[in-house]
Amino acid sequence: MVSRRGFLTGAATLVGTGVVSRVGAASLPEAPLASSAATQVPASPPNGRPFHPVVTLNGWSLPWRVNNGVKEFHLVAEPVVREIAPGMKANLWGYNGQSPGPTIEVVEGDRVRIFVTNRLPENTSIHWHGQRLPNGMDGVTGLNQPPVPPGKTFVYEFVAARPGTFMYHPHADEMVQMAMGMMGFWVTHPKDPSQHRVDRDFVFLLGAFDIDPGSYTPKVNTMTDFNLWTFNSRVFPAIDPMVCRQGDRVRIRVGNLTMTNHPLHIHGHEMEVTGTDGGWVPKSARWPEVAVDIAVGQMRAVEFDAHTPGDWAFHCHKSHHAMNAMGHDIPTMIGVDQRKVTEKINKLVPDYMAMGSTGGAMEGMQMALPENTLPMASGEGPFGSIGMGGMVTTIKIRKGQGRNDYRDPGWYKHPPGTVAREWTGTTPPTHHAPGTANTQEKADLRVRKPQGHDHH
Ligand SMILES: [Cu+2]
Repeated sequence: MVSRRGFLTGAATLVGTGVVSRVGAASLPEAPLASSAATQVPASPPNGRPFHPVVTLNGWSLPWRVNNGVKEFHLVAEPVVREIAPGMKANLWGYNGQSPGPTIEVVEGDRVRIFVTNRLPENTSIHWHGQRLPNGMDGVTGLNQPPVPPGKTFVYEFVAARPGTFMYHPHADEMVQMAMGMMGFWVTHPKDPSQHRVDRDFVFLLGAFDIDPGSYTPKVNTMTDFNLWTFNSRVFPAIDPMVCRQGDRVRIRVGNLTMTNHPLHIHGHEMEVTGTDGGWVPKSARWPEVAVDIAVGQMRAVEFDAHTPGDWAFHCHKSHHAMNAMGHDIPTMIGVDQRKVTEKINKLVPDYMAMGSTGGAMEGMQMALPENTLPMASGEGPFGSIGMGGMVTTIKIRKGQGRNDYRDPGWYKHPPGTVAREWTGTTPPTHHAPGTANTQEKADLRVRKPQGHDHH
C-alpha cells in the first residue's frame, strides 16, 4: 500500500509552514508514503539499468524518477506510527510513513540525487553508511554539513560507486533518532545483472526498542536492556516468512543498527557469508556456517541453497532476543514446587504469580496484559504454541512455489512418517542423576515478584 504523496502535497506543506527549500518546491520529486507494514514485493525497475530487485521484509522499495539521467529519490524524515505486531503500535520516527524507511535500490554507476525533507521537531541529517562519496555528502552533522533544520529540505548527490549492501541513518542526535527507529536499507546492484545473481534476495535491518508495557514511545536513553528485538521494526510472529522455491539460491542481507551483536541462525541448511560491508567475498574465502554473527554497525549478505522443503526457523540465537517485553525481572523457578508456596505468598503479596516450575515460564503464564503490549512469546504453529517472539521468522521452502511468488503458502504439510512422534513401546526404568532426586524438597526458596521486590 504505497500512496502517492505528490509534490503538490509536499509543496503545500512546505509553503504552509512558511518554508520553501533552496531547490524550490516545484523541482522536488514526489515522496511516496507507505501506510502498512506488509511486505511489498517490488516490480522490475521501470527505467534505468536493469536489476533484480530485493524483497524488504515487512517493508518496501522507494520509487524514483529519472531527471536528465540522474535517479532522484525523496525521503521525508517524520514521526510515524509503526505496527510492531497486531495488538501493538509504536510511536516512532522514520521515513516516508514507516520505520525503517524504504529501501533504496540503485545500480553501480548510477548518479543518485536524494532529497531529504525534515518533518521532525529537531535537526537531522543522513549518513550513507558504507558508500564511497565526496566528503561533503557523508552526512555527519557539524563535520561534513550543517544540520537539516525542521521544515527544510537538503539535497545529497553522489555516484553509487560500488555494488553491495548499505544502510542509511541519521548522524544528528544519533542516539535518540536511531532509538526512535530512523534507519533504512540501501542496495547497489551490479552493473551486469548476471553477476551475483540469486533467485531470492531478502533484506532487513536489526532493531531494538525499549517500550514499557502499556506505553507507545521508546525510552531513548536505554543502552542495553531493550525489551523488543526486531527485524525491520516487527517482532515474531508478525515478521513475514521468507518464502522460497525448492532449489532456489537465496540471499539474505542484514544490517545491524542495535547496540549489540546478533548471531543469526538458520535451521536445516548451511549458509555462507558472500558479502560484507566492504564488498563481495571471493568464493575461495567463504566457509559454511549455520549461525552468522552480525556485529553492531555491520552488514552481511549470506546465501544458501534452499534444498529441503519445510518451515525452517531463522532467528537470533540470543534466547532473550527471541522473545518480547516482560521477559526480564522474573526469577528462575525451575525445580521449585510452588503450589503451597504461592498460597502463602499471596497472603503477603496479593498479585504474586508463580511461574514456570517445569521450565515453561511463558506457556504457563496467564496474566492480563496492559494495553498495547505483546505477550513475551506467542505464535501458533500447526503443532501448538511456538513460544517465541522478537527476532524470529521462518523460511518457507516449497516445491513448485512460483518463481516470483512470495505469498505465504501456509504451514508445511509433512509427508507421513517424517514428524517426531511419541514412543509408545515399553520404556526401561530411569534413574536420577546423583544428587538430584529430591531437588524439590531441598531447594532453597527465594521468591521474587515479577516487578522485582525480594521476599524471603
Ligand atoms: Cu540478537
